[in-house]
Amino acid sequence: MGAKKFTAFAVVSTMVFTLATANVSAAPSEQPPKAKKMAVLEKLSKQSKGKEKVAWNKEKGVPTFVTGKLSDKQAKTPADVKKIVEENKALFNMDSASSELSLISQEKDSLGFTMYKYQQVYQGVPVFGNELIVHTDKNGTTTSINGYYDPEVKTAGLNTKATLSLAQALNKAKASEGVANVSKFDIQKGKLHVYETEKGDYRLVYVITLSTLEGKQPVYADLFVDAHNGAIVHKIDKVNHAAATGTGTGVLGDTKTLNTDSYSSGYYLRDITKPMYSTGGKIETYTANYGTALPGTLLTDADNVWTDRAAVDAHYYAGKTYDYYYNKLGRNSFDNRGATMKSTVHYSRNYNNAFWNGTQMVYGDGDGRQFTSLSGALDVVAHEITHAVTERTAGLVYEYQPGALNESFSDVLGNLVENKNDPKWLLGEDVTTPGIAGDALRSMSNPNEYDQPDHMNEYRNLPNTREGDWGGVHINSGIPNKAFYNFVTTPGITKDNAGKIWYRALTQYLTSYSQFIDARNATIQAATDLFGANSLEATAVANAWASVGVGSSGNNGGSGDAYEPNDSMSAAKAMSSGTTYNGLISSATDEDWFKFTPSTSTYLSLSLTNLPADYDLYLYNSAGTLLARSEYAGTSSESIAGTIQGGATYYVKVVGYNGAMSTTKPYALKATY
Ligand code: TI1
Ligand code: ZN
Repeated sequence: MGAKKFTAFAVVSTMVFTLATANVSAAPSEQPPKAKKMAVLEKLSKQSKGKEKVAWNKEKGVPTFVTGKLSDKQAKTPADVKKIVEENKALFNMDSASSELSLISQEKDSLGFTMYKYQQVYQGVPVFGNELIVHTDKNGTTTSINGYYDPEVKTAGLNTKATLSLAQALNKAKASEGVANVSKFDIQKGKLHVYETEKGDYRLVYVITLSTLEGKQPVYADLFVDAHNGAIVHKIDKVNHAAATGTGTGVLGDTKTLNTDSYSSGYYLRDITKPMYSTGGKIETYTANYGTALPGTLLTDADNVWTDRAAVDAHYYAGKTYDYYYNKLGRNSFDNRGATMKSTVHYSRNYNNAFWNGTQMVYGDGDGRQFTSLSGALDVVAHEITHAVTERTAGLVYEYQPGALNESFSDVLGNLVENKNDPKWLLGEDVTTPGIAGDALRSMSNPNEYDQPDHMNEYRNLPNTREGDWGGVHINSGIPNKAFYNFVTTPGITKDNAGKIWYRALTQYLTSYSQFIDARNATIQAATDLFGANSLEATAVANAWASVGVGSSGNNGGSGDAYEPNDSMSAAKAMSSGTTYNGLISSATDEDWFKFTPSTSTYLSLSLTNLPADYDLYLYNSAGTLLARSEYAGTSSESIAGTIQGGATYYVKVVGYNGAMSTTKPYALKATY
């Protein structure tokens, strides 16, 4: 209904009203009563001996409450009552009580009063929200009339013959609620009404009531379907929500308390207790029922004792993650604006993963060998939700170093939210290989244990394909993971402070193509902002990165090249066969030198790949004589191959062509012999 303005129940005596109308221009918001209306008011006042009270609906110029002696006559039947309304109809700008009012109910109360409730109708069609109640006392004297009557309906010229059938309107309503294909409804009904969508805009509508639990979300609502054009002009959600507390069993068989939402016939797996609920934000948990359609069906339960273990944990742990971000980091949900957090469990069959799909979290149940239901681990849940945070902040691209940082931030926050006393800083230990105790998917203290590098000198150059894990995002994440582990285990550093620094770096400093060296610089700056430039934190961060080969130790701004200084033949860094060396040509004049000594005469193949710019590659002997060069244009890879002598030392030089350089993207150099 249009925003109606009502007078507060300020009671205006007709005496005052009469005075006011004698001076009409002083009260512009009140319509001047017509002569007939005035006559009714004066009669009312006389009959009531001045004790009458009238409250007005200013917008429509009619009373909402009239108390007083409305008639000399007694009323004992609805027909009598209608006559009394007819006698007073001018007060309501009503044309005909008999054709505009239709009796809904009649009831006598313990005081002997009888109330007659009338529906306003226009050409026989009820006018939504407009009912008048006439009250008579035990003697049949009319004591008051109250409610809403809209005198303007009849001026709108509305066609009250519906274009759509009720069946067509039901289909429109079902489609708008996403339950077009549902067959079982607890309620599906509709009735024609006249409805004022906004001031003066009257529509003929079917008010359709739908109630079903068979859709993706339970539906219980009134939909107002325009009976001429099928538009949904209004919706009233009738599901009554109330926060409730249930209990559930988690993936590992533990019992926990759950925040749920009670409604008329059961409970939803929906948490409406978080601070974000003040702006509508909720935590909701759905099931895909072993299919892949998302979000699937919102979970419901009749007795608030929940047995879907994957769902219990997805829901409970999403709440824990919200709490960590809100209480420790001051972030209100993943978008920091209180967005609803949705999770879907039982995604597909035997699905050994969990992910954030851009709008929600999704959890497989695992195949029972590699994983059990992935929502059973708080670090997995916080890992996925952190992807949503990263997406809304740094926006780290999911490939190569930015992708490995993206994964690493998810692992770091995963473990911080989990907050276990776990000296190994394991990931996924609660759901990995249910048959094997003590293992995990990754380890931040010792990434090597799960085939991840823990230093730049082990950085893996993998292709940007699914098989290549998008350039090793779950592989090279071992390096920043280890840097965080080094930092958080430095004496004097607390988990909370480490979390604040990493979070500040992620949200304030990193950008979409940030490299490891940028994460180093960002975390040093974040530590400096929070704790000061010479703080233990700032120094410990720099050292933590230096020890994994990202930048130099000490809080002095590192180059990000673990092999520097190696700018001359005499400063060449030793390399060994088969190892990849990731270095930076960090200025127009930087040159990087490496050396190696094969024990026997053999065949050499030397490659320089991952070029951010036009770099060239040279091979020298120990006398400084150039043996071979590779000077392809652009960023094509460089390579040199040939036979080399045992016992001789060879020198490799990498330079940027014509000043080419990059302070962020490392090249990959490898000698195999
Ligand atoms: S974000 C998600 C990538 C999934 C891609 C497939 C669509 C991811 O990183 N998932 C985590 C799940 C996880 C997290 C498991 C912490 C255990 C601990 C992950 O690491 N997945 C591994 C199996 C992977 O994708 O290689
Ligand atoms: Zn991930």
